[in-house]
Parts: sequence; C-alpha cells; structure tokens
Amino acid sequence: MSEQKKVALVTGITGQDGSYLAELLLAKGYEVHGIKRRSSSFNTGRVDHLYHDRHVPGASFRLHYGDLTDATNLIRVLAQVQPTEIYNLGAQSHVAVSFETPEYTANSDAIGTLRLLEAIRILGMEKTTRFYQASTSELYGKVQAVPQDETTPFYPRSPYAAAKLYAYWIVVNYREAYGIHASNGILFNHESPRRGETFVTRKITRAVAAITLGRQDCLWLGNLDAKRDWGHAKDYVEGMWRILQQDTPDDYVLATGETHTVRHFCDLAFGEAGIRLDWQGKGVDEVGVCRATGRVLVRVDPAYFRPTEVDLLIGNPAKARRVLGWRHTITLQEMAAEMVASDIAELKANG
Ligand code: NDP
Ligand code: GDR
Repeated sequence: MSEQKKVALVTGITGQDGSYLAELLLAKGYEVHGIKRRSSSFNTGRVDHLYHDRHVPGASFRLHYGDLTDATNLIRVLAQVQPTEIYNLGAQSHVAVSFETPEYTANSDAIGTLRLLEAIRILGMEKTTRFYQASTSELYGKVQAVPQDETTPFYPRSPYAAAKLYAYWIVVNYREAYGIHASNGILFNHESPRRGETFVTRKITRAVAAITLGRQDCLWLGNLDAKRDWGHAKDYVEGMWRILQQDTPDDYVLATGETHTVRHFCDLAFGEAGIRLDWQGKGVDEVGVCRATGRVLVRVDPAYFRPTEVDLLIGNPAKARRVLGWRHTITLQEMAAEMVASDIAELKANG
C-alpha cells in the first residue's frame, strides 16, 4: 500500500472538517477528491484556496458534484475516483435542525452511509478502499456514564443522533460481514474559525466580534448549562487520518477529556475582547452583564431549547492515545482566542 498512490474521497469536503482534512491529506501527498452539493450560491468558500495550492509535488484536488441521497451518483464517483480511502464526513450535522428535518437527516446521515458502503460492495472495492465514518459523541445522548468511552452505552436524543446511530452500526456490520476496513471515529465537539455560524461556539465568537465593533447589542442563546468536551477541528482531522492508517479497523473516541458549560465558553470568548461578564438571574431570566458598563450582553431565548437535550459530554480518549498516539494539542482558551480574532478580522474586512 505504501508504494501505491494514495487517493482520498471526502464527502462533506466543503464543511469545517472536510476543509481541514483536505489540507492535511494534500500536505501528505494524497490525490484528494471531494463531493460537493449543487447550491444556488457559492458553497466552496472553505476549500477555494486549495485549487491554487500547487506547491505540494504530485498533489491534486478535485471536486465532483454529488449528494449522499443519490446512490447512482455515489457509485459513479467511486468508480471514477477509485479511492484508497473514503472519509464520510457529509451530513446534515445540526442537532437542532434535525428536529425540523428528521426524514432528510435520516436519509443523508443514516442511509447515505449505507449507500457508500453498498457502493464499495457493488464495485468490488472491499479490499482496496478503507472507510472512515464521522460518528459522534451525540450517540451517548442521555447520560449513562462519564467519562464516555468506546464501551459506554448509546442513548440518542435527537433525530440526528438516531440517524448517526444507524450509521455507526451499519459500519460495524459491513466490517464484520464483508471484511471492509471500515472504522468509526466517535468524535466529541470540535470547533474552529471555520465552524458553521449557527453552532454555539461560533455563534458566540461572532457575537463577541459584532458587539465589540458596535454592530450588535445582545447575544441570545438557549441552554447555558449544557456541558461539552470541545476540541479544535485541526487536531481531530489528524485523528481521522490516523484511524485509517491502522492495519486493523476499529472504533475510537477522540476527545479532550475536559468539559465546560456554554456559559463558560461565553466567559472565555468575551474575555478575549476584554469584556468580563457577571451572570445574574436564573433559568430563562439569566443574563450575562458586562462588569464594566452594566450592559446586558447575553440573554436566554427558550426558542433555542431543544425538545430533548444532551446535558453532559466528556470523553475518555485513552484508547486513541494508546493505539493511535493521538492527543489534542490546542486548548479551549487558545481556540476561543483564535475564533474571536478571526471573527473580528472577518467583520472588519466585510466593512
Ligand atoms: P459541517 O456541517 O461543517 O459540514 C457538513 C458537510 O456535509 C458539508 O460539506 C455539507 O455540504 C455536506 N452535506 C450535507 N448534506 C449532504 C448531503 N446530503 N450530501 C452530501 N454532502 C452533504 O460539519 P462538520 O465539518 O462540523 O462535521 C463533519 C462530520 O462530522 C459530520 O458528519 C458531522 O455530523 C460529524 N461530526 C462533527 C462533529 C463536530 O463537532 N464538528 C463532532 C462529531 C461528528 P454543504 O457545504 O453544501 O452544506
Ligand atoms: P451540538 O453543537 O448540538 O453539541 O452538536 P451545538 O454547538 O449546536 O450545541 C452545543 C450545546 O449548546 C447549546 N446551546 C446552543 N446551541 C446552538 N446551536 N445555538 C444556541 O443558541 C445555543 N444555546 C445553547 C445546545 O443546546 C447544546 O447543548 C455538534 C454538531 O457538530 C454535531 O454534528 C456533532 O455530532 C456534535 O457537535 C458532537
């Protein structure tokens, strides 16, 4: 395998993780192919810079139109590309949105995974391609035990998590039934300046930037008590790659081993802009007040509460450390600083 040209196919390449993974694979000399969806507006902003990245000898980057809901498209792209590694990162990835679009979420996130695995079988690629599935800490859902590791029972709490549960098990089943080198990365939350704008960390850092520049008065959030194990996407795509380099396919938790509330992330992000928050009141009446000016900068809007919530996630990445030699390198404070600085720069640049 080491002599053979490595060819990666990445679904979800236009997303946060896809863009960092594409950079990593190109730097390693891979030929990288990605599936992008047709959209009425540009949707390749996170990877546009890679078209010009020709300084890595032999590296190449190509996008193909496609969709995880379109089996014939997936079969054709796989047949054309003949990937040695497939990273299935494509998904309707927003938990709150999955309550609004449960059927579509199941189609893309659950059955989309099955379609890719079936494409591998139909094309007789069981022994020539390795498969990575973007599984998630959302599988743990309603807390059964902490910290969560590869042996912790799953209890999904959203249509998204239920769809990802199917995807997780169909990957395990195709590995056991057909000998496909297929692995699940059970990744805890990971963020970056490229995080989608409606996920909570990015929503907060964008608001900090806008409030600092005088363009927004207040940030409205949902559940401030939710606890998440937040890492940086750059670290996590390195873990994905390491999972596929193992001789034996397996399932791994990637996490930092720390957990913090949404409220704490607000403290960190506003702190990066020199704003200290005091928290006053309880429940839906809780507010984050600027200590220096007394202005209310954060308020709670129950519209952002979810029908069922995941209260606490904290991962145990011991297996990934032991087997993959993987650990996170970027702290939450460093990531918050990078995200706030990036959002301030972006807002200034956009006038
Ligand atoms: P993003 O939402 O940033 O990216 C999702 C990608 O999937 C985008 O490229 C999107 O395309 C694409 N996509 C959505 N629907 C389809 C479809 N029907 N067919 C083909 N492509 C589709 O997610 P992240 O990068 O944050 O996450 C990557 C994967 O990892 C996802 O599967 C997510 O569920 C999972 N995950 C993420 C974690 C995180 O904390 N970030 C943690 C654990 C798992 P477009 O750009 O056109 O919208
Ligand atoms: P999550 O991420 O649901 O964990 O899924 P998100 O950032 O959306 O929510 C994290 C927590 O913050 C609470 N919250 C809010 N969330 C959003 N989006 N907007 C708000 O205003 C808000 N206020 C409070 C949420 O209730 C939640 O508890 C992410 C996605 O990337 C998934 O694809 C991935 O599988 C998991 O992480 C691991």
